Amino acid sequence: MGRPDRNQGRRVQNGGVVGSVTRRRLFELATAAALARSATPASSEHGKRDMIVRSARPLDLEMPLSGFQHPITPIDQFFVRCHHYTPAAVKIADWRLELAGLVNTPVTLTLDELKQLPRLELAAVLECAGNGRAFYEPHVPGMQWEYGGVGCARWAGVRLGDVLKKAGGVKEGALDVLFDGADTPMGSMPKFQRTITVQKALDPDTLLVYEMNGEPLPHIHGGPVRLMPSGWAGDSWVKWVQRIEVLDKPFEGFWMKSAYRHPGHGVPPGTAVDPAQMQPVTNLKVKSAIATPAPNSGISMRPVKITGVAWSNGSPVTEVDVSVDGGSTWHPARMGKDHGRYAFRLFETTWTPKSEGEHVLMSRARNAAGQTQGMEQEWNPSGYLWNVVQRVPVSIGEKSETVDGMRRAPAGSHPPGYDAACLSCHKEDVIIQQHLTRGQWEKEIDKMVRWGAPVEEKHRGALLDYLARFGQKK
Ligand SMILES: Nc1nc2c(c(=O)[nH]1)N[C@H]1C(S)=C(S)[C@@H](COP(=O)(O)O)O[C@H]1N2
Ligand SMILES: [Mo]
Repeated sequence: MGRPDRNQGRRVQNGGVVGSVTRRRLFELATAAALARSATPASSEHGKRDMIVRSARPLDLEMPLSGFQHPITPIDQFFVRCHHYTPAAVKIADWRLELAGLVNTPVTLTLDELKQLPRLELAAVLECAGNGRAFYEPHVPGMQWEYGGVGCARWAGVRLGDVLKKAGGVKEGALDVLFDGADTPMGSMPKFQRTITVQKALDPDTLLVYEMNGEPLPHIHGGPVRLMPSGWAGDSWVKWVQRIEVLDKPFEGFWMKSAYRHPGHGVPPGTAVDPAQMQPVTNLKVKSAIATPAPNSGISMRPVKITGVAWSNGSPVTEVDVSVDGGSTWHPARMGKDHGRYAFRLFETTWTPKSEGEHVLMSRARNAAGQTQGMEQEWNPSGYLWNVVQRVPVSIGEKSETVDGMRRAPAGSHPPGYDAACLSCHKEDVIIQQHLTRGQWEKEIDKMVRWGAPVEEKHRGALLDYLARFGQKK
């Protein structure tokens, strides 16, 4: 049951809160939910739904595992990573891109001028370098991403190389290209400024993008224009780009010199490594994630579809093997449509469980370069580039569709009004663990309604039926 402010919440079908809800209220919801590690409506302020809120301000949203069902991640499920406060949106007419430093003719472009360059569309994975950090042992400080600090969009924009040509091209001695994000640092933190090598800048697949999945690039994702260095980790995908400077020496700023550096190989867990001994993070690793079944689900003894996506760093994914016995044996999965060498690739296999009890599902991707996923993760000081094989424990039994001994509703079977009334504030697991009878649920609903839960009279019966069925001891 929800308990939003009675007069302030206006609900939409996906359970999000829109319009008149105060920022404070959103913040409270976000904080409460972040503590409970559950999905909340806080993110709907940015048109998101069902996200794991890692931080409400600055905004950091993780995609739940179910998001890996899509080869192209819908924008409302696309993760968000902001180090700083989001900048005020600029009017398109006022936006300018300044090209400076070691270019032959420094120039300032409008968005119209930028869009006059040849337009390219490319599906590509954006993954935070720290995705999976939460799993490192010993623990590494930083955003505690599990799987969903990643998404794949259809981006559109122009080649950075073509943009640099507008400035007469880069001069001799050019080494790195600096991108300035227009976001507002928190406290005395340094501005988000990152460089990529000139070689990467001139790569035909390195774009400045202004569209995402056919829409103007949303503000929260760096609109109107962000950098897209295809195949590289998210830290180099600078958002809110307004200034580009070509340099003849390595940039000394914090976000290059201290952050996003990797020893280039594993080090003994817990080792401190001098940043000077490390290299900037660049290419992503080959990786895969299982979307369905969800971890810890209860499955009956009948054929079940195992689905997920695999991705890589520009060397295309060639195969995904799946194991249903914790890695003892592997079988090739069917591969979905090829959306390009930087994109997610769906995989799918049908499994008929032959014995009851706990099973561990796994997927392992391989790319054309022969890179694959290991069974044990090498450690690095900042917890970057986690890509070890995922373990998805499931429980097979006659009783079926259970979680931790509790009944679980088949996916997509929520009654009308349930999402708004209940899931906007509570996690499904918490609800079904209540072990209440129908009568007790009736009292519970009354209480929640007094606290402001939006329960419509016409939905009450179906809600009660559902809660009594799934929120009760077997
Ligand atoms: N200006 C700016 N650009 C940025 C960041 C930021 O904080 N400020 N975060 C970076 C990091 S670490 C990641 S993982 C991606 C996340 O992009 P998204 O929020 O569109 O998913 O943006 C990158 N670009
Ligand atoms: Mo990131």
